[in-house]
Amino acid sequence: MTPVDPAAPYDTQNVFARILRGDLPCDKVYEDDWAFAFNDIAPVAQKHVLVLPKGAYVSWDDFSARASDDEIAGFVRAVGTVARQLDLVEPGYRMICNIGADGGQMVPHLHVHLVGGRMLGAMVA
Ligand code: IU
Repeated sequence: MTPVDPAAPYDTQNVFARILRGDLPCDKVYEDDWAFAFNDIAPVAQKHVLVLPKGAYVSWDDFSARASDDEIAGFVRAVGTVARQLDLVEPGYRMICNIGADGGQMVPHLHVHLVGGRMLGAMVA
């Protein structure tokens, strides 16, 4: 898999688009009108969930530039709801959004990682 080119048009065949359409299976943990969340296939901690907006956005940059206020509000609220659903709030957790090639984004549909369930190390660049 090659890193995401944030300038490329949205690829409707990307793996997360196929998961959102139900064409590929996933371990779903949450869904509402704006967002969809599932357990990461290669978790880096006891809890590692990906939260995606339902709309077709390549990256955070794409989303923040093109999404409607309702989509943005719905997605941000959903991320918080998923964190609460996973009981991450009181012990604390990390929210990560990789953007583009230098940011290490591999799948070209915006997703936020929620990682927790253990004491996380210091952020490293
Ligand atoms: P990134 O932010 O694009 O680098 O992260 C992609 C994540 O998607 C990574 O943690 C993968 O383990 C995860 N993932 C997945 O959960 N299911 C898949 O089918 C694929 C990747 I491909």
